[in-house]
Amino acid sequence: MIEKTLVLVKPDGVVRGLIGEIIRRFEVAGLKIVGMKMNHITPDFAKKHYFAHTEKDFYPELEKRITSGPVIAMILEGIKAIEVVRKIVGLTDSSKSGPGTIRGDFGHVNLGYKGTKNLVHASGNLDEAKKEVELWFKKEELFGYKTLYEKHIEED
Ligand code: IDP
Ligand code: MG
Repeated sequence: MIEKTLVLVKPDGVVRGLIGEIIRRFEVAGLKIVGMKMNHITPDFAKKHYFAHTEKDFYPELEKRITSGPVIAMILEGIKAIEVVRKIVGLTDSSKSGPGTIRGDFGHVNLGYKGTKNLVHASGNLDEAKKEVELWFKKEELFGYKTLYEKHIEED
C-alpha cells in the first residue's frame, strides 16, 4: 500500500548541519519526496502537532525544543512508507536506537537533554500520518511525479 508520511528534521538536526544527511537516508531508501519546506513553528502549532503529548511531564521541554528554531518538514511517499520511515529513524530513545538508524548514529551527543533532542520526527501510524500531512501541508504544496525507478518498473 502506498502511503504518505510526515518527517521533520527538528531544530537540533538543523543546527547540527544534518539536513542533507537525514534527507539522503530517505532518498537512497527509495522514498519519494512529494512536499518539502522550512518552518519556524509557534507554541500553538506545536500543541496541535503534539496534541497527544501536551499533558506529559516532558511536554514543556519538547515544546521549547521544537519551537527553538526552524524545522525542515517533508512528506515522503512510498510502499509502507510510515513503517519504513520509522525503521530508518530508529527508536524514540536515541541510546536504545541501533546503529544504522538516524537517531542511533547521530543522537548520542544529545543524550544530556533527556531524550527530547532526537533529531527527527516521523508519523507513528496511519492515523497520525493522515492528520499530520493535513496539518503541515496544503493540497497545492504536494506534488505528484514519477521517479526514475517507477518509470523503469513501468517499462519492464
Ligand atoms: P517519537 O518521536 O519516536 O514518535 P513520541 O513518543 O511520539 O516519540 O514522543 C514525541 C517526542 O517527544 C519524541 O520524539 C521526543 O523528542 C520527546 N519525548 C518522548 N518521550 C520522552 C521522554 O520520556 N523524555 C523526553 N522527551 C521525550
Ligand atoms: Mg510519535
